[in-house]
Amino acid sequence: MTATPSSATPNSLTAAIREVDVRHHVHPFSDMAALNRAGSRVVTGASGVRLTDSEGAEVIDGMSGLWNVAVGYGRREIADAVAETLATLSYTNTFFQSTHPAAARFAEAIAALLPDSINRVFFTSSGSEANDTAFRAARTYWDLKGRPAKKRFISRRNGYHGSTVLGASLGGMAPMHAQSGLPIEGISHIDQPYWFGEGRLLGMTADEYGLFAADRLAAEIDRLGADTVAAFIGEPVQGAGGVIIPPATYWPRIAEICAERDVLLIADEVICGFGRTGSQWGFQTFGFTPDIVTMAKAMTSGYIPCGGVAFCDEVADTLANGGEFFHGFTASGHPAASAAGLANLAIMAREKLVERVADDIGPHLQAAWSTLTDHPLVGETRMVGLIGALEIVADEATLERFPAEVNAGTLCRDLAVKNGLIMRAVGDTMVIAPPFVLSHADADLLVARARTTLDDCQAALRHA
Ligand code: PXG
Repeated sequence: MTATPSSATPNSLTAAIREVDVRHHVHPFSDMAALNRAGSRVVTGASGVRLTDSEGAEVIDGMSGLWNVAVGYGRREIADAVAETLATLSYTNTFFQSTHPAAARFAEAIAALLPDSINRVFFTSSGSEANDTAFRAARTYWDLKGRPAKKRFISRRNGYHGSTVLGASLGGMAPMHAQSGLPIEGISHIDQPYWFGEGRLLGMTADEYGLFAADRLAAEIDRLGADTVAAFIGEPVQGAGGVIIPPATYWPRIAEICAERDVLLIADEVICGFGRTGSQWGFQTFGFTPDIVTMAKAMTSGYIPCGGVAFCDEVADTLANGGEFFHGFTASGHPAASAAGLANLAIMAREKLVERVADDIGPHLQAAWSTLTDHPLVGETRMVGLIGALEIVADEATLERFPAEVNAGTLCRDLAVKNGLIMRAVGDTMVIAPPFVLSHADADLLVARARTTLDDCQAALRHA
């Protein structure tokens, strides 16, 4: 973008950037041929909860970037902390008996947010790397405990744990598996606790389905033999899978099953961590304590890439006393990421943003969002903290879906952008996860734009 002359008019900027983008830039999770035909939206600035594009259009970012920009865009305080750190110590590694102030303090700050039993943090640069670290640490833990047969992992269908070979394998996304011969060996997937999409169709109440879905874990561990299972990993709320908020009965039962069978419980807090569900961690909202916690995203609110893994004392002590753990990344504990994270957590604490999600903007948006239930296209709305979804249905009475080829979700997403709102479509589930600094007025505007979008979507579907 910097190569574009500053005198360019918005339209020539758009054209110039699109042209080089098409020629040289391979985008993640994109149908490149379709993207190149349509051309990308060129985002040029962001402030608070809004993004601006090269055409001057302003949209409310209902997705906090990719679920990560918790404190909102354009925080000078974070930019200054990063700049100062880079000027003082642009890089040092945290291998080979060295550390630096920002990484040590950032680990301390994260440990202070975790339960008493979890005190140590390993740094990565992404959620995928965090899950890779957790996987290798869990296997190494069982080796050190003299139980090397405990190698298997269990996760859920439609769970998301990243896009590396391991992340995609742990994840339960069938299209990702199909593309590169995944999952790798030693991973099995159980069904998800998706009441609207699955449990409801079995005629169960949500709470009954929560226990039923959790008991699938017991059955799978018993089928494999607990002596072969290292860990179960799950997102407290599945984000990329469509904001699947589990019934209240689900997680306590999962924790019980893992404890009874000596299986490590890993909470993938990449989306839920740092306040998204109204508690510091998703596991606190859903009533369980994991052995290992993976994190990223809101850890730095996306200002600098960062991820991490926190280990309970039993796992951390075993690893610490087990000789060298042959694992680490060049950027583990990078000074800039640590400085961004510290400044980000300082803002969250000072502005009481997690409390705000729990007691103020969370309940406000939840109430406004739930009013969309009366729209003929909406089969269900749900939200916890500031992470929510609505289900688009063809028939409000029977809750029947549109045929897949209608692509109602994609249509709705594209119309939303025209109406000044970014929402994510996961199939026909529309998802939002706005920044924690969303004002009441902007929450109301977000919901008003969602309603207009649903109206537009309904009109378009009628003419389809
Ligand atoms: N775990 C969870 C729960 C995630 O949501 C990852 C791990 C991987 O993190 P990295 O930093 O390696 O991307 C994620 C990432 C989407 C979307 O469209 C979601 C994610 C990433 C990209 C897109 O919903 N989640």
